[in-house]
Amino acid sequence: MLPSERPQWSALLRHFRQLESRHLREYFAEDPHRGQRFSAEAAGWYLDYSKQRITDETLRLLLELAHACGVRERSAALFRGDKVNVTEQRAALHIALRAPRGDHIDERIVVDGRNVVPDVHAELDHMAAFSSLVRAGEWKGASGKRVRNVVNIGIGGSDLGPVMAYEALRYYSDRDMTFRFVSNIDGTDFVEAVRDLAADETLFVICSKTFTTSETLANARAARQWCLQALGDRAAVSKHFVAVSTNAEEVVKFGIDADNMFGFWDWVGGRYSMDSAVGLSTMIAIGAENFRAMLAGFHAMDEHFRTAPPDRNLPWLHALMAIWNNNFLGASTSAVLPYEQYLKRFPAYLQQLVMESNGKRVTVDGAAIDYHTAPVLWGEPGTNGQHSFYQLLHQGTRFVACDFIGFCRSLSLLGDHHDLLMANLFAQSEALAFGKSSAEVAEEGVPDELVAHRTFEGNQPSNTMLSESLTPHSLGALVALYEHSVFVQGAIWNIDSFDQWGVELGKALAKRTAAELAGGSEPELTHDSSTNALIRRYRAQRAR
Ligand code: G6Q
Repeated sequence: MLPSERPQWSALLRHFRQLESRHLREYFAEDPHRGQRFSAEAAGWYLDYSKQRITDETLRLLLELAHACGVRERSAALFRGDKVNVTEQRAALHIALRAPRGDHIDERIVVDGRNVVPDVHAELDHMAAFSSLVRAGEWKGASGKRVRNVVNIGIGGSDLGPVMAYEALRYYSDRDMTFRFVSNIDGTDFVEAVRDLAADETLFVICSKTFTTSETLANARAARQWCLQALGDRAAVSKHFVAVSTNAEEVVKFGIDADNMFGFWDWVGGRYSMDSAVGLSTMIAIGAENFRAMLAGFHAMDEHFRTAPPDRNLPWLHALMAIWNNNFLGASTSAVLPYEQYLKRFPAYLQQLVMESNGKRVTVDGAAIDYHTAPVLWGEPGTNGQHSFYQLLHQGTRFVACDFIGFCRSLSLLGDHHDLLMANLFAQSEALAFGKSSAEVAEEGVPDELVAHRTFEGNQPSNTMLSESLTPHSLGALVALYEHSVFVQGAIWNIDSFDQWGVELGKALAKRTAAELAGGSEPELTHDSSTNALIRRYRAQRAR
């Protein structure tokens, strides 16, 4: 059944019409405790959702909708290891990747009759042993020198998580080592990543769940060639490659020793894999202990999500605000604004998590839907964004739902920078919510003809998420918060948040087109007239 056919959806629509014209200024004036009342805390994160355009009634109706849509039951199925990815008939058990090493019956997570928790820990131990060798300088390259450069080659879920986590946790990383991430089939990505690296000190981590992804394999072959050129023989090259994959056969075929392969499982989706062996580069950068602290952060949020009542539950509340903004208030995009330079890749990471998971137009049963699913997500760290696109947030015609993310303590002590940074975060959410009326502007003595230009409507909703400091633990908890929020939203929309069929068509077409670009003789082109002309033009100009 579509959620939009449920009486709870209609009730929300009626409710929306009643409070459509109400302003956040009024809500705050009516209730001096609103700021504390609409907040919740867990796993080191404080979520303030009081600057959302909601009342107690809104929250009650949203919870009713979520219950009617079976969010609780679906979440139980997720944790049980049911095949919640229905179109691929797979479990989505990322929560098992951060389950503690417990032997108790209630700590078992069973897939097809097998408790997977010991498998997870065996792989983590394998990663830890290898990472320690590399970090200690004991993993020697072909010339006997220690490996000090790590280049992760992967794309999508095998890149966005690792690069985001490396950037986010750079403060905790080994500063004597260099980390690079190559994803794009654009040769520039590889060429620029290795241009200042010595091959005999470089380790390539070929990260691909399937080990069939064309971009990753092309870059892996380029890396092998680059090593061969510098190091001479094939045996030498083997010390410079490890793989992260579920496909041992292809890894060995590529020429990587099975002992140098780190595995994971088909119940780990690409965009949910940064805490699996896909995080090998992260572990080498920050060490096994910090990596485990990150997993503990994930797990703390998992437990909170699993056990806390929905009206005190961060992922639930975050998701309900997203549904309200998206489906009732009509927000078309969602901005993630971390006031933390180390989180500069976090919006890009979330783009995949949110848009690949929930950018769907049919229900789990294949029925067409008549409501919006995932918003377009974008963002940049503050305060940079303030000097660029915030103008649109404050005075444009679009309605954008914002998430502000900040930390009370900085990792980079520098004068009063951090107070200034956070002052800006608080000021922005305040300005968006309350605006500045034309009366206030006029009172300041602004000439009549400029009053309209200098008026801020306000009433732009936002969440603020605060934590004490950016640590592996707080990062893990933050990512898990978003993972589960995405899950709750998908459950309400009744879609499969774990498949990604939308990437397939382009892949198939690119294969066919690549063959047409490759040949020397003019191919017979049977595309549309636009594509045919583009291909001809490309071939002609390339030949010149
Ligand atoms: C993620 C997607 C996708 C995937 C990449 C890389 O959820 O499935 O982004 O991660 O296509 O796939 P491989 O890891 O198999 O190379």
